[in-house]
Amino acid sequence: MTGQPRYYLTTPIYYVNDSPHIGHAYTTLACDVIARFKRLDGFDVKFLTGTDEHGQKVEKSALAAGIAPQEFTDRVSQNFRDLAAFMGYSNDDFIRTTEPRHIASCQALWRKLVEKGEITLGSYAGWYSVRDEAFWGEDELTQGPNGTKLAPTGAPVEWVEEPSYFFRLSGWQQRLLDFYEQNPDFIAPTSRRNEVISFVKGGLQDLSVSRTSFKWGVPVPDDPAHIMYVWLDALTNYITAVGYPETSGEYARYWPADLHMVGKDILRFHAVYWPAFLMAAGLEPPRRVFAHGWWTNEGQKISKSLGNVIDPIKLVEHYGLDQVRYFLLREVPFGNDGDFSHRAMINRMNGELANDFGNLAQRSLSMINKNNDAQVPAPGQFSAEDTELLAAAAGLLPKLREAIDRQMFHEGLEAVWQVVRAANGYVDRQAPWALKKTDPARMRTVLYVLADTVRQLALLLQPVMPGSTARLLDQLAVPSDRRSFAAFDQRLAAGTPLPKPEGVFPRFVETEAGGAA
Ligand code: ME8
Repeated sequence: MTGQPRYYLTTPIYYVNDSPHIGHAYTTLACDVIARFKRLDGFDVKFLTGTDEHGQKVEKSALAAGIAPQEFTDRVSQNFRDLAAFMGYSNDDFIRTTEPRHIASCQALWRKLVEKGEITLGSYAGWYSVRDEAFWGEDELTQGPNGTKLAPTGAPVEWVEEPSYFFRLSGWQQRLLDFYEQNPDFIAPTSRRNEVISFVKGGLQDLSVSRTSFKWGVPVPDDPAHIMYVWLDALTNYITAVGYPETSGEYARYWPADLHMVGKDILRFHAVYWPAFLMAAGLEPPRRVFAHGWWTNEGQKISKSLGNVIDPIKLVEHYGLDQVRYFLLREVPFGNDGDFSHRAMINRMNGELANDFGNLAQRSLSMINKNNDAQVPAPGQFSAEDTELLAAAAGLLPKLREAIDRQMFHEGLEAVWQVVRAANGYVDRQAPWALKKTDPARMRTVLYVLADTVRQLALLLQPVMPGSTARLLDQLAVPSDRRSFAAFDQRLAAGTPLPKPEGVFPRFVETEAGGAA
């Protein structure tokens, strides 16, 4: 299938110092929806996620847990794999930075950078934050309690003075600016792009890329007293997974990546350091980096110390998987910060899923079941209103393609819901229940239009709500080979027997204790 278009997308690889929470689930969910959409749209997709297992932060957490780093990382990495399975993520690979394939890849990239004269030995004296795994300039720090200093992220910093290899980042300032200018879609959203550009315009200093004060990481080739800076190690995962240092095979097929999805906290690493490393090594930079916003919980920053971390597994057990998937991508314009609240979750679940879409599907299918011998009705001539509704549904596919390519999930879902609402208005106006006696042929046409509209909506919503839409498509007897977007235009065949319909979007009924009934 050489002619098939390809699409390679990645999540950040998550630190294994912590259990997965809603923020991690969110980033991977966004990628999962894109991956599923692209597969349905005929692309050869590679969707990568994984865990970032080296560095001082992970080493410290292992120490605190009283176990060896490798054993600790095995355990916590498994939690991220379990979450991926639980959330129904369709990732094609799960990379761990402690794997031999990755260590080989990091060392090969390092050698390439040395060979090109981009890495040289020096010594570092400056501020480092273990929590951020980042170096900070004196001018970026603020005063903390008891004479301590804090990074702009609020994390404590410590003074570090040690021999270190440096990457010649200062030499890349103009080439990065040129690259951003020539590739206006490289960083999104635009506000973030502007921040990165002004950061780079402010001047770039050479970057310390090795440490000698701890051991948990990838040894620098030919100088094992040095451990590679965890961000150089981590970013390299994106090319390891396509076979680097081998540049034929998967690398040739999938690199450059079409999309690195990240949170806004780690944009600088992906949009400044990473393209500089790659260009310096003579490799192509990725095509796009999207930095999404940050979730808070009922108005508060999510943090372990506040004890308000949202466990995605509990959330799903409470509200349902597809409901949570829908909510996370619908509630907040993608790219903005968002607040999680139970009230908002219930409103979306009951208002848009149960009432709007669930009712539309349920009442259309029940009327067919009752009034048309449980078979897809045979339509007559379409009226202007019929054609208008069917055309509105058909027009969603190009709209969603465009929204997905810009990572504007909320816009795509809003467009779908406009058609859902139009279809509900259509049912009310056409009143097929009243046509049963007066004009049964017209009733059959109306029910057909409704059934085929629901089919189109369900097909398009598969990436966001795979389980519920599969059940809906089963109830419409859409065969599995007609569920890709290539079959989007193939209308339901009149006379097809349909199974008994069952609601797929339950209402959330609150008990007095606040739980689900
Ligand atoms: O930064 N809201 O890993 P990490 C939204 N290992 N997204 C959130 C979030 C929140 N409250 N909290 C976390 C690292 N995230 C590095 C990455 S990549 C080569 C190395 C998500 O475990 C968001 O995607 O700290 C953020 O960028 C990521 O988790 C940080 O995960």
